[in-house]
Amino acid sequence: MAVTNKPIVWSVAGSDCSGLAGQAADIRAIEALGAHPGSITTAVTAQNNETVVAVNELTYDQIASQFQALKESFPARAIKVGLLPSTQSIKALMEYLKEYQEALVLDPVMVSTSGKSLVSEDTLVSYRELLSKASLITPNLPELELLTGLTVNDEESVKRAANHLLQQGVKAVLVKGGHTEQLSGSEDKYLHDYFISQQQEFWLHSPKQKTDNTRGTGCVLASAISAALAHSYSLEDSVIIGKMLLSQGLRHGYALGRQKGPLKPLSWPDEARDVPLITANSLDPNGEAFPPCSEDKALGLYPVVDRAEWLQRLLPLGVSTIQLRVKDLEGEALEQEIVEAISIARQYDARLFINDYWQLAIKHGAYGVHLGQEDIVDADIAAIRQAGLRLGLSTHCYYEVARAHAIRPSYLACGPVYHTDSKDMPWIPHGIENLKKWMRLLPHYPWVAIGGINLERFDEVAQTGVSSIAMISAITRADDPEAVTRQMLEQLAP
Ligand code: 3NM
Repeated sequence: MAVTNKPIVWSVAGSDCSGLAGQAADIRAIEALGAHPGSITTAVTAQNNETVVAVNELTYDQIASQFQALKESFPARAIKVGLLPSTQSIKALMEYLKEYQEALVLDPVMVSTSGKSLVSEDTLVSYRELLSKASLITPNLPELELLTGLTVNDEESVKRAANHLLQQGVKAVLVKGGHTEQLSGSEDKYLHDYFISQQQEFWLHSPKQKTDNTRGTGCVLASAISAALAHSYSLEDSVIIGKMLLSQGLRHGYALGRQKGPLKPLSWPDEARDVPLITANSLDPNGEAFPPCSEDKALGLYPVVDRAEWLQRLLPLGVSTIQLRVKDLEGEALEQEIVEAISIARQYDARLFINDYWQLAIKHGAYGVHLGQEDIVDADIAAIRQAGLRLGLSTHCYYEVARAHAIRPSYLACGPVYHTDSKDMPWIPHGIENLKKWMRLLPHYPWVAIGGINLERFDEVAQTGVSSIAMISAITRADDPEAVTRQMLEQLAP
């Protein structure tokens, strides 16, 4: 007997006899992400492609008994909530939520495609009580207007209305700007969504796809986010994974005869074209790519050091990529260290990346700059690009990869591959398989593996075919740094 540890996701929503949207779509999305779908039906809808013939609401008891049936044997790691057609359905859900501590994603199915409100004023009032229980709510623009009473038609008004929902207790809001022209102008190449939580806000941009087979998009997105949450991804990562599955599903959507059909999510999304780009505003991301690191010579061994004198020790051995990462100097002394490192790197024709201090790197003409995610906001990315420097960016998760991808850097670093004592980080080590996963997802970047890599682990990392292997302590805290460096260079030699 096959035993699985699939996390369980419940879809609390309406059935759809046409098999296009509602629970039919939810189930497809949840299964595509390797979770098991439970379905708690709130209404039996009679609909086809043209019209909703009837919304047959289920009673409180009919809904509550479904919660009861699943509660003990199939507890949910995440619940996706779609159509709640009545105060009775909301009451049944609220009753269950009293003891529920896991993720809750609300997809407020409230406005029909024609713009008509599908819910009564009473239902809307009780729906607002659900907000404080939600991990995330995913309104489109008409739903955002209905929920907040505010008019939404541009970047600022979207932000204002989403903030209004945050103040009502919801932990995060994802505003779907996709299906209207209000946010994504007809000239735009991308559709724009807006995410905000107490911690952060950002815009997501997905390439527009020409397709009529879009039935079930909202259901697929919210269900996919729920499934990713059930797999223990962070909320931001789950939103990225959800957008990726949606993009994949749209590509594989199909028509039914002459009728518009549903999108079709298939499996865990792993293609570069499905990765949304993340930026700080709602404009199409259009920055030019950073120059590549010279293609004839892979980045290779990449020591990360804190003083220029290390360059004098390591570059003569054949190291051709190195990073100066100074954390304990400032002012004149810092600038001096950077100037010296650049001068030594030039003598050996080595590629020197300056960590963090991008202004000094530009001023003194370093080969490149390396930035952590926390530095991306403050750095003037356009100035680094304009100065012709290369750029490397650290990434640790889907959200950070999507954010870095929008900048189109010269390389991406993936870490920590193993546990590291050299930097305080909240991240669980990726391991080799995840390193390979990131390399497969965005194969056109050179990837740099970093974190806990030493001589023993070196070969295992090199076997992945990664462009570059970076380390601090394995070299700088070795008894014989030169000997370790020589061995690593030898292991990388073709
Ligand atoms: N960045 P060591 S891990 C500087 O994951 C740095 O982004 C990391 O040091 C990341 O080779 C790391 O001694 C420390 O483990 C690498």
